[in-house]
Amino acid sequence: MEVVDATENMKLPYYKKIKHYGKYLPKAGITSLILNKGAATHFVVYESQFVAASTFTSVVKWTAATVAGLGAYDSVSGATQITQIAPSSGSSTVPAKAGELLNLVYQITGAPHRARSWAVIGELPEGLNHLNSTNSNTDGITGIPSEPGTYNIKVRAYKGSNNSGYNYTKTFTIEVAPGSSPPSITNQPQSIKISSVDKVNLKVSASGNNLQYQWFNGESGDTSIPVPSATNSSLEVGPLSSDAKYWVKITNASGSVNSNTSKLKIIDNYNSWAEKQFASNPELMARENDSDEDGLTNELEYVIGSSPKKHSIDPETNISLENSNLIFSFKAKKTDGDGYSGLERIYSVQESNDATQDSWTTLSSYSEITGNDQDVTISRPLSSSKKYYRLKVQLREKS
Ligand SMILES: [Ca+2]
Ligand SMILES: [Ca+2]
Repeated sequence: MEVVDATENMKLPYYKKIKHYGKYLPKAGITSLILNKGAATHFVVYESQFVAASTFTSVVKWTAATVAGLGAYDSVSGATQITQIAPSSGSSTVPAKAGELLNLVYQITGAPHRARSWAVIGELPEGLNHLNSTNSNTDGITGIPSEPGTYNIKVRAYKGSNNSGYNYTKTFTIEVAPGSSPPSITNQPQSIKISSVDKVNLKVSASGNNLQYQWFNGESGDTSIPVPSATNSSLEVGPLSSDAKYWVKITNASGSVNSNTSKLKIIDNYNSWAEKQFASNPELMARENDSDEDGLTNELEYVIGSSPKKHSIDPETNISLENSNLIFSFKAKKTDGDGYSGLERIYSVQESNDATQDSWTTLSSYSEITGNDQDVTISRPLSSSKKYYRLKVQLREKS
């Protein structure tokens, strides 16, 4: 993760110079802040990758020629009858299973010797289609049924084309048993970092027939808090006010499966802070703006924790001389309020002999101080040469 790096130069304002060995010592003041622009770009990057649901097994459709080729029953007697050839030869009950291909084939024998057209009367189980053959004594129903249940349908053979003329009807009972494949998750919902103004789509992909989804709040397996109306393979979440967990239960007639827990962690960034700060005047929210004219860009105000809408002064940063020691003090501010979820503010004190050069070194005892609203005081013996001090302030993801 990149880090936003605002650096405060402890420099003497002209009205408070401390004379020491004939030279001016630097004095703290928030009016002179240096921002390391190079690093002050997107410091939170989150990635989410979703894979589309895999395409479902396509239904195999037979051609009339295929069915005719199966014609197993020849005319035996003069009596007209429609008989099941497959899958359960001779029976008026058709066994089927949810999620499995059914090829029901039936044939008319006796008079009329040839059926010109066929019809199916009644509602076919979802997933099944009437083959609707013409000029054939065999016809069929094919497809992958999805709903278990018992379905009574009539098949009718017509002597004439387009369902005309003499006809004969036979009732079949299609019994669709529950499928043997419980749902299986092919892509789990991801754990994602989002800012407090973002929305995100949680997605799950699963194989299996007739899947039903229910999303829940909490850890996987905890069904105590179902999300209302969350019964699709995806769920839009956000904006969140605190970190959250979601999971989904996927069910079909053969069983159910629980997804992993998707952990949503709020990590704010400049934009989520600025959107809230400038909700009523979004034209002012650019990082480099200084609409309150205190010399601090919005981005810098964000990092150091000051208001971008009010002239910011810094009464808490001080420098003084005590018994040949230089005393610095500042307040290490805690991250607080909108735009700082998941972030901590880190301070380091640096010194240099020449502020014009990039030659800052961090004082070892004052490196990476986590802001917790504590006062930090640093005592350094006066040296004979000029020294500069600065405060380096960073926002970063909480460790
Ligand atoms: Ca400002
Ligand atoms: Ca300000």
